[in-house]
Amino acid sequence: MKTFRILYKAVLTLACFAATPIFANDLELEGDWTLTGDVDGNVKITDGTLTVLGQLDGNIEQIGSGSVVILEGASVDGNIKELGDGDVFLAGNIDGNIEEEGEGCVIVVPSADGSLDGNIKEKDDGDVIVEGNYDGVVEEEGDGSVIIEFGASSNGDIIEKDSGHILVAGIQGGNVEESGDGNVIVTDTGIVFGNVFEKDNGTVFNFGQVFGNIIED
Ligand SMILES: [Ca+2]
Ligand SMILES: [Ca+2]
Ligand SMILES: [Ca+2]
Ligand SMILES: [Ca+2]
Repeated sequence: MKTFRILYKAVLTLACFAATPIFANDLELEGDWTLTGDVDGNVKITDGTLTVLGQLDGNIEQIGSGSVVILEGASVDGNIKELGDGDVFLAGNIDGNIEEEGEGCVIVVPSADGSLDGNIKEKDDGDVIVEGNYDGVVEEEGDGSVIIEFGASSNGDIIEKDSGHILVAGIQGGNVEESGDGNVIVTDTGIVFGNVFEKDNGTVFNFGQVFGNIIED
């Protein structure tokens, strides 16, 4: 998965062409684009990947195939909606909510100065993977899991529905709620400060530390 991601990013870098001017209006783009300058307006992109390197003061909507990549050092003051095939990679500063629908994941990448001030909603196939630090609520619906990796931390609640698991190998500050098929797994490096709710099929495997209550339906 990681190799794929690195390769994927390298391909993106080669495939994208850059847009550098300062825009005062909304943008409607098609194909792969990289925004390197300041953009003041909303960006709507169809069938292509949007990579943000600069400062965007507006919302992002990605439609069809393609992903949204917010690189380290970039900032987005707005919401991000990603539809159809493709993922959302978050390493920059984002002041807004993330919504991912269709096949594809939401990945919070570790970064020195990145921060995400909003909630993540992921639907249909795909996981939410937290590799960095994240403060908002994670909601995952449909096939797919929520994974807090070793060294990562998440402070909001995690709500996971339908098939898929919640796996905590890092630090989870809020509550954890898993409903539908699937388990809650706290690995030997995992710490959960909140409560753990496990509903429907599945069980709680706690190999780490859970400071809240464990409630199984
Ligand atoms: Ca897409
Ligand atoms: Ca998805
Ligand atoms: Ca799920
Ligand atoms: Ca369950």
